[in-house]
Amino acid sequence: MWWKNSVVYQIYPRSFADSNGDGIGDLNGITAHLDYLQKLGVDVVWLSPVYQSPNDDNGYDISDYQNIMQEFGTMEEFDRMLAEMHKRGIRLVMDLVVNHTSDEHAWFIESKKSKENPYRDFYIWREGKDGKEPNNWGACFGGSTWEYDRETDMYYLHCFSKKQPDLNWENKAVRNNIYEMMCWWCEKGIDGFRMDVISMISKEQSYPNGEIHGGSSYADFGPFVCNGPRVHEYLQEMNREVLSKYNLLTVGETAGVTIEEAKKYANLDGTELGMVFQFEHVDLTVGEFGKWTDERFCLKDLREVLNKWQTELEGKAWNSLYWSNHDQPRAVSRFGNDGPMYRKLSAKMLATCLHMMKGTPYIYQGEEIGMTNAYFEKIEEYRDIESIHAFEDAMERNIMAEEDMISALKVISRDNARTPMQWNRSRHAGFTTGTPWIGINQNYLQINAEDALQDADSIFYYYQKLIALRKQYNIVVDGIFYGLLEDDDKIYAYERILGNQKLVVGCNFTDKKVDCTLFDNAEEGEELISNYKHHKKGILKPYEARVILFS
Ligand code: TEU
Ligand code: CA
Repeated sequence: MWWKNSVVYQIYPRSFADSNGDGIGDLNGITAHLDYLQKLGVDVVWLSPVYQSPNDDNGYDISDYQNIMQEFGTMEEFDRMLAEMHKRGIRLVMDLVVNHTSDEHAWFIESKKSKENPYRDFYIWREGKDGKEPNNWGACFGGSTWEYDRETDMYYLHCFSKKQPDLNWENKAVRNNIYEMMCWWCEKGIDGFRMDVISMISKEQSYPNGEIHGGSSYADFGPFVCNGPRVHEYLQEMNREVLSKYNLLTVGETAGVTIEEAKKYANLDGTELGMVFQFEHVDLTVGEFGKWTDERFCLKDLREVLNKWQTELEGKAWNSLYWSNHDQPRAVSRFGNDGPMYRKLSAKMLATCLHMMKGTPYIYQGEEIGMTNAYFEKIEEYRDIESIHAFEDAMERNIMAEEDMISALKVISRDNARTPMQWNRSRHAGFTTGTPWIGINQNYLQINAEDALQDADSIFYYYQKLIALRKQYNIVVDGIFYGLLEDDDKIYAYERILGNQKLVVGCNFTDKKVDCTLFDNAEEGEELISNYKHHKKGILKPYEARVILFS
């Protein structure tokens, strides 16, 4: 399976490169930067949605699965981009968003016309109860998961925004239409799918009330929606009808996934998906106010989660590996140190820690040059529906002071990862000649791709080397993972074993030098990579990462 030794690069098209000066990234902008990706050495691009959409959730609300969003370009430009990727040995994985559509999709426009409409059961309609919503579930972007429709005096389910009605997967016609659409894209030559909230497509059909916790007005739908009763049946059917007919990378974005569920979703028999994204490491700081906190992770918790996923999927399923994506803050800001002193060192350390693990690594656009959070100070600078709704809700319900919510947004808002790619030191960081749809991070004069390409010691070339190591040494792909120093609250260390070879990885997650004897016999092995040229026996320097191969 080719995707086991691949490295994936995620492009958020709206923020990658604008080729026509409208301030919005587009397909031709991607095509113009494929040489950059080829130089980095990535094997696959995961492209966030580019289908027709009113952009209520920046493309994760699709109104036509088989047409390109007008702002991003045309189908011809898509075909050219795909051909140019394949010419460079880069495969394309599309974002498949089939838990829900846009409310502007033709299916929903029909469905809401009448209870008798042939498309009525493409979505999830329920009668209200005592003049209220059918149950007490809360939507991810605020309010109830049920939206009242006067036309037919019923409510429809939407786990995200009210412009993202959930599809009814119980309906075979829905599933058949989706499989046909997926085959259509595979026939065009794409190489896989990242499946948006695919763990949510099978709901508990009784739609029971959930428990309301803390200060919330609504219940969490998770227990009745994530990993639902028929989800594996549906994915096995999708595998038979589509996935098994093509040589695809498939990765499920499985909100709420557990180890046991992952062994089913990403089983090695290939009857469902190739791998899944788990969320335990990026949800470590979720607390009383959900994700809205500026609290930092602790290394022991991080290691416990990632080591668990490494060891418990061994021989059972395949891991994806990621620090960030378009829903998460920037890696170096969240898990490293984005100050001027240690940004480069800690970004390289984080890359080492992740890329030497077992699984398929994902690089989020800009991570390879150490882009940081934007830390927007004013709510007017935010664009993300999740952030804006959360702010409004927090203010309306007085659950925290405005400055506390702003400091949480600065640390955790999805917009931190959605500020435009920083290409060079020209205006708007070379992203656009127009007015960008969202603010540019003002540190682009210090952090941009052009300068990185001129600097042999840049984070870019460090990622390039890590990616190359995966190709050179089988142990990086196949070695079995064993945790080391599992009580240490400063160093993340582990080893990989393959036959008589041992790879030892040590990463200092702090800005202090720390005692460490892990590499005292380093001269008996071969140093594959480090973010320091010189080392001191018995210690690791601030954010020092080292990888030694013993054969
Ligand atoms: O995200 C699913 C999801 O769980 C998100 O709500 C994520 O957990 C949250 O944003 C983190 O706080 C997928 C897409 O990646 C996201 O961009 C979409 O907004 C969402 O589904 C709806 O399609
Ligand atoms: Ca554009």
